[in-house]
Amino acid sequence: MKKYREEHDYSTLIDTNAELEMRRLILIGRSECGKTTLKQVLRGEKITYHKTQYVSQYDVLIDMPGEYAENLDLAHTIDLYTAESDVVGVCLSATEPYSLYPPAITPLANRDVIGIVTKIDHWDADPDQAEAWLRLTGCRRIYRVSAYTGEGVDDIIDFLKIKHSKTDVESVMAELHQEKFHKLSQIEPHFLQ
Ligand SMILES: Nc1nc2c(ncn2[C@@H]2O[C@H](COP(=O)(O)OP(=O)(O)O)[C@@H](O)[C@H]2O)c(=O)[nH]1
Ligand SMILES: [Mg+2]
Repeated sequence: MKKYREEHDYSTLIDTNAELEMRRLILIGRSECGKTTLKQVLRGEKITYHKTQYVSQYDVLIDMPGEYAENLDLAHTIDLYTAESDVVGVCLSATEPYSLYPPAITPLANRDVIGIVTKIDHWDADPDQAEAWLRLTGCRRIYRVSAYTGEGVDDIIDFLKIKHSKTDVESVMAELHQEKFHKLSQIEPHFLQ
């Protein structure tokens, strides 16, 4: 499996142009489940241990400290950050003896939700169990990954590259204006100066 990693140069997978087209992934999951390490691999960074102290926003990724998924008073903030992303990655390590997530919660997110089983290379890994728990949570699309070997990482990148149609803010505002005032919106001339 180590060979797999050596054969793939992840730093070239995310090029600057593709970055603009990629959807933004937010990583949610218990502390130590491997979110930050996966973030480092997805961004082609060197793997070093770093305790995530705060919500860290990057170009195509948002990495949250596990405490946000673990404590109810912080969990309320997750929806704010999912609003800033396009895809919600619900992470669960293949080594977990239990799942933090209640059943059938994914419909609460109005973003694409994917389940990510992490650490599949671990000697104690049970990816089938982790996947079953993620499916119970409501994840229909599951990726099994190892940040150490790189297995499965490019599948996530491919999924993030799938283009989706976005409605631009201006046309939504114009529609709302039309509905409310029965005429096209006009920008006041002094705004254009
Ligand atoms: N075996 C294995 N260990 C991993 C993997 N990803 C992360 N780890 C280890 O798990 C620990 C927690 O990782 P980290 O990314 O900081 O977790 P986070 O708290 O979810 O951000 C670290 O010691 C990592 O080296 C993986 O794919 N395989
Ligand atoms: Mg972290």
